[in-house]
Amino acid sequence: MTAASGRLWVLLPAYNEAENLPPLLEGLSATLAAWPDGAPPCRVVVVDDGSSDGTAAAARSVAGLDVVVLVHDPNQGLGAAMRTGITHVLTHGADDDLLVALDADNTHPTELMPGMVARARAGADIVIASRFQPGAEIHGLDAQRKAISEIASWILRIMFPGARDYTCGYRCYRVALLRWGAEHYGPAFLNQRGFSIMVDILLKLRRQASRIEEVPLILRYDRKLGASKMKVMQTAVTTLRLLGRRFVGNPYGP
Ligand SMILES: Nc1nc2c(ncn2[C@@H]2O[C@H](COP(=O)(O)OP(=O)(O)OP(=O)(O)O)[C@@H](O)[C@H]2O)c(=O)[nH]1
Ligand SMILES: [Mg+2]
Repeated sequence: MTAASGRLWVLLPAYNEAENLPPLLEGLSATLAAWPDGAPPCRVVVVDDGSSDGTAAAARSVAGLDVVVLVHDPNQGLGAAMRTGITHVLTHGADDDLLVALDADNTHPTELMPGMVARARAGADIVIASRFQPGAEIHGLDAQRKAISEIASWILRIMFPGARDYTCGYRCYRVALLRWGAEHYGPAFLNQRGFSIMVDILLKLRRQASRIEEVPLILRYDRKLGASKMKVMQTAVTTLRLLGRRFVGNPYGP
């Protein structure tokens, strides 16, 4: 793929992120404007997952960006939002396009995108913004959440070698690889409704992805406005149950 070819799709699953989306989208505009050697054509896909705070309007509030808003009503969970967004990109995108997904709460700096895209263009199938690479920084996350992430990372690394950060949603994927996933697994590809989808996408794609690379994440939790909506215990239990099922070898199961 040459620097000029291929669209960049930016996927933002968003549940009550009206406060966080405008600064994030302004950051994205600035990142595109400063992109080394010129930005690729970029379309932003915001999946408003049944928000009640004006998230959809906030997604359209920043001028100069090509934004599509897809609305779930009612709320269906992060996994369902990712499925809607990825399905949209597979329908409208080309195989040499890239998809960068990130949280819509303005904790994932858009400045990392050019480096992630450059790695994908140099041959990586998936590029993960990782909290567990030298140079990663975590700003503003409490000690308990940090410890849970660290334990999850070690469990996953031991069970499934190949990546260090299986749970961070900030990733760049080749659209061709996502298409392989949709064709190979059928409706089971994106069948996790909640946060466990992040682990599951990697577990399913790593069979086909020969190069999974990681760049150090700068996590700006200090920039997030509003309280955390993630249910830590529920996510941990669902993810552990999923790992058990995947570990005994049923990648197609629910
Ligand atoms: N919590 C939650 N987030 C959702 C849902 N649907 C989509 N999202 C989005 O999924 C992304 C990740 O959710 P976050 O709540 O930031 O999850 P997290 O980063 O693990 O945890 P916190 O930042 O502490 O809340 C965000 O962009 C959310 O807006 C949902 O049903 N619940
Ligand atoms: Mg977050």
